[in-house]
Amino acid sequence: MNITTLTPQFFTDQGSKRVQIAYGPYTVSQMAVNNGMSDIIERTMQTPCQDCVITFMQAGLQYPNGTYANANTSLWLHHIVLFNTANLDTVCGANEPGERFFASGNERDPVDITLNGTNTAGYYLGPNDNVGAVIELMNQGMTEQAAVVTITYEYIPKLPSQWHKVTPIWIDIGGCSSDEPAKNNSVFQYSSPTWIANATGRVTFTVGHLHDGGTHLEMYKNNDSFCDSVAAYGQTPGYVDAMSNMAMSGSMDMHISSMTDCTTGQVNLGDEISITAFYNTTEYAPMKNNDGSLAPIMGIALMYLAQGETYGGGPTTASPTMSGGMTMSGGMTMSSGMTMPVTGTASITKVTATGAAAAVTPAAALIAGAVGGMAVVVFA
Ligand SMILES: [Cu+2]
Repeated sequence: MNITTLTPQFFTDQGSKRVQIAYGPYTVSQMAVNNGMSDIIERTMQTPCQDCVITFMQAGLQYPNGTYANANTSLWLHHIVLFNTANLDTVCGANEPGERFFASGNERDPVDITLNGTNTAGYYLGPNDNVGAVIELMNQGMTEQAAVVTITYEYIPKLPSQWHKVTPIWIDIGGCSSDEPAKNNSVFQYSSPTWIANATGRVTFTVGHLHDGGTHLEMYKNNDSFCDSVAAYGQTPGYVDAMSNMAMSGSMDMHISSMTDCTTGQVNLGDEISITAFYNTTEYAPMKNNDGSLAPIMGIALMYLAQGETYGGGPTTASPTMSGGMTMSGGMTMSSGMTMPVTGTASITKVTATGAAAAVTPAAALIAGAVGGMAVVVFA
């Protein structure tokens, strides 16, 4: 049995449910193999529900017997990303296998879209939507280990009237890839390309992701900071290396154990959204590969926009033409001056003159043709 029933926390009047699904077990090869990294691609993940609204998600890592796995047991949930292949990713379009709607690094921060039950918004999963996953697990031990990835979901088994779907917005210092080179013993920062908003909504929740060495992640709208997600290190024993690892590295290493959330903001059409990831590898040691070289770093903000909650709570004013796109001119890894047309997702609605909402269908073939030749999906 890989589904555990839990007690829902919010919106029980709407019939909410809470479950934990266990995925795997996966075999994670020992540290001498590929720097201990094992990559898994799941084309179809078991979902908690269909035609439903997901209000909360949190990843975890454990051994097949249910015991907790973390850095102190030499096993990392390096990352997991869930994507919905029924929708295009709003920021990166067909460069991604689907709409990226959940991500977690080893810090395993909860994604609480309803913010303790104060937002009537969530991620809508359609009746026939398919969810895939990219998973990377890391083993810093000398022997192979088996691990189970868990995701706790809270959901409402329908789309309640008056509720709003959220559009997930993934902003990345790598543009539409995710890895950047680290630097030793220094203070440095990376900024993302600017995303010209082609989706609108009130920000219900934003979760940040950095690698060890990171101190904070700032988000900017039209050059003004509106969110600062701050990293905390070693808050629980799981995030402090065990004695065996200490002996090897010669120091007491601590790892990122949480990032603060941002729960306010508004994105309107044409807004210029970007992030900057701040690192200080003098203060916090960065991760190293087996040969002593530095592992790549990341800076990501995943923001959830409640559709239809714009301009003081009036009806949605999403683009009738969906003409926005991500300008990659500031990108670290993309060729300069490249513009990626993005035509929005199936879940974005537009409002006609009479105020009735109509679904916009993504023109997947068009987009695939327009952005051919770019990297598909890179997470680490
Ligand atoms: Cu990462």
